[in-house]
Amino acid sequence: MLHKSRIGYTKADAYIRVMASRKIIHVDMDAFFASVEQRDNPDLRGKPVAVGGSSRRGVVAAASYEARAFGVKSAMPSSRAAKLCPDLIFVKSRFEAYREASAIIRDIFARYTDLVQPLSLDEAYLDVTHDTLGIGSAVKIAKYIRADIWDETQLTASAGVSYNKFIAKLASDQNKPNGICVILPDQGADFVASLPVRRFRGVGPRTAEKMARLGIESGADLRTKDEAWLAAHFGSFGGYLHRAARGIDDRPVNANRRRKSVGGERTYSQDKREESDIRAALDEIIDKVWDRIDHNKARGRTVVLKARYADFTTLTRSKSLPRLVKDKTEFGEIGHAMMDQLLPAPMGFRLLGMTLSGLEQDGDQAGIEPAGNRATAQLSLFEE
Ligand code: DCP
Ligand code: MG
Repeated sequence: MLHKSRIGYTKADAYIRVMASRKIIHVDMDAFFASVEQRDNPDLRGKPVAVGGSSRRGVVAAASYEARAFGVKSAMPSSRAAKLCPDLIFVKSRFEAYREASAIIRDIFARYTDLVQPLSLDEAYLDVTHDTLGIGSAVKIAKYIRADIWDETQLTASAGVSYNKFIAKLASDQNKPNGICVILPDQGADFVASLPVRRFRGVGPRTAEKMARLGIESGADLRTKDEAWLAAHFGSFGGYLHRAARGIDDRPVNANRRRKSVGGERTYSQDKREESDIRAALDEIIDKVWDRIDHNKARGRTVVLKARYADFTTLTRSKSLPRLVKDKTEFGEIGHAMMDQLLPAPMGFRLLGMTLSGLEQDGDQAGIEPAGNRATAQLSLFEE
């Protein structure tokens, strides 16, 4: 146990008294697409399975835990996955089945609270501070939800139970698959201190590298830095890092958010293979989408890159900043950085797209979303 007085956490202490009375659950399905495939085809159970790339030239969208033991993971070229795991079984994705399972888990969440914020097909935050069913504790509610999910979908989910979204999400990952992790208010700061910084939302490989150069590997290292130092090195990201290192996150669970996103995509008559062509194509999309964003006065903190390969395997990459995306330059840089993760591509791209979303992902923070933000449907900017 750390001596708080030595580090001087008066603000954090006050926070624990005032804000830490909330009860937040983060639920995330285990190896979601791959688990649905294993459920629906008993031959796949207990075996290494990759969903997505049906051909040897494809790309992995989701990997079963048996496959992950060999190092197989999302966005990896199927050829590399097959080398890592010679017995890997490739299956095509079936979005209808994933959507159906997703609808069932959302129904289950709604039984326990009205305050549900879905983040994607397979995960959501729930605010169960008000125990409307009189169940007795948030931990019990999380257990019931995991049991309901198993009974009604024959799929497993992991859950994190804590006093804010930041920690609940970290916690749901802690005992995956099929696990639960409870972090109480007085454990939050120590839990965060024990984690590598790359587990923090918004800290991607590049930021993690920069932190490593500055001697920051863990949450504990981060906690030794004051706000001014963090602002000097990480700009406006610094404030978030300062709070995160102390386990502080006041964002509410936003139920019934309208989708607010602006984006565009383009299908190419000839697949884009060369990196220079891919980069130029992405720049064109960035220009057009940003024009649209400007026109709509849209703001957001989540940038999504969509890429469809020649074999129709479609991947999305998304990055959420702890604040709004500033300008086109930043929007473009994030898009290209996400593209870095997909290159070299095992085959050409037939479609590329970019989206800026405001509240759609784990996005909003009270007070920083401009009033003029208008909900806009995903627009197709290009037609061929
Ligand atoms: N997915 C995707 N493209 C990505 C990442 C994920 O299409 N770049 C899909 C496949 C996953 C599903 O979304 O099955 C859920 O994503 P998660 O990140 O929650 O990953 P999993 O559920 O597969 O595994 P985990 O047990 O780590 O949550
Ligand atoms: Mg998942």
